[in-house]
Amino acid sequence: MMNDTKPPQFETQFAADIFHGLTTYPKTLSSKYFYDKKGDELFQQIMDLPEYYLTGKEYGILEKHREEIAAAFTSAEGFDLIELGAGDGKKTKILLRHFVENEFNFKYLPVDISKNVLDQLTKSLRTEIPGIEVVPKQGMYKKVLEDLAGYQTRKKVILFLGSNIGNLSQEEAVNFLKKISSSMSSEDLFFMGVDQKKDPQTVLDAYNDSRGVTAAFNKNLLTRINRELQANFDPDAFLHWPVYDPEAGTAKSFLVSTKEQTVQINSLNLEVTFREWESIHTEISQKYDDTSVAWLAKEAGLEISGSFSDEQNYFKNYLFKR
Ligand code: AVJ
Repeated sequence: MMNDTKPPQFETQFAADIFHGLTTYPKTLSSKYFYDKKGDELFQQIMDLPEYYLTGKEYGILEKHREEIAAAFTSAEGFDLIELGAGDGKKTKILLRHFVENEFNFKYLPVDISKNVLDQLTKSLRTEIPGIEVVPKQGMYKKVLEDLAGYQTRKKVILFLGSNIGNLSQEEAVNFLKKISSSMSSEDLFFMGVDQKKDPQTVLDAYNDSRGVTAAFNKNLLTRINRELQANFDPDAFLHWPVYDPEAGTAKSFLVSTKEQTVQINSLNLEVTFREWESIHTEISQKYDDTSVAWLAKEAGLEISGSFSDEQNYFKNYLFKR
């Protein structure tokens, strides 16, 4: 039988996701698409902003507690250190340097979606930390985790830093942690950095910096759609609008249309109309506390076996076992 309501066929997952996000109500786009070349650069700048405390706090925690962390990671037969979303590795290098200096028997397996980022990281490690054994893996976390489930030569330590878990909804976070858990054996560890609930103004400022870098980061998604899907968004016709709900611990970012407007997305054969002040939800950055992290862990079949935080409890790194 012929089907004349056949859904449009999309070239890429990106195209399909953008189509669906802009044809549902309320409109939504996924923050995972922030990270094109320009987005990577803007995120690097965000990490150096005075308002964006997350990176500095986690850096301080790893530096201060590196001995204790190292003691938890190591084992008689050594260990494999797998980092999901390794990025520039600036924070991880604190640990890696410590491991090499103390002649630990370990291998570093950075995983990232970006080949470019991985090449740069591998190159910088070979010069900055000579002697380190690096095995880069390009791909999506999900796929790599599935592959890793079968990869077991000795103790595995999985790193997930930077509060990247915050971009996931509660349900997605549980599913993600379940995946992690099912790729772990009883001697393996999972080490995750999690931004904590705090003064709502401090959280809001982190996503609303005075120099407008975060606004540019959010709006860059529209520029990416313009380039990759032949669209004509005017980024200046949208406001960057972050909010923080202290009850849920959820920072959300929106792009808000400042006027009634129509946008053509040629590659999708789509015309999108915006009412004046209509929003596009682009990101969540969930904040947690010990209770909500314990709940997540329990749902995923993990157990918290330790944690490290800064003096203000702005940020916390948790160690989990199965
Ligand atoms: C990389 C997901 C941890 O949510 O804090 C920074 C991304 N977005 N500023 C975060 C981000 C806006 C960041 N994570």
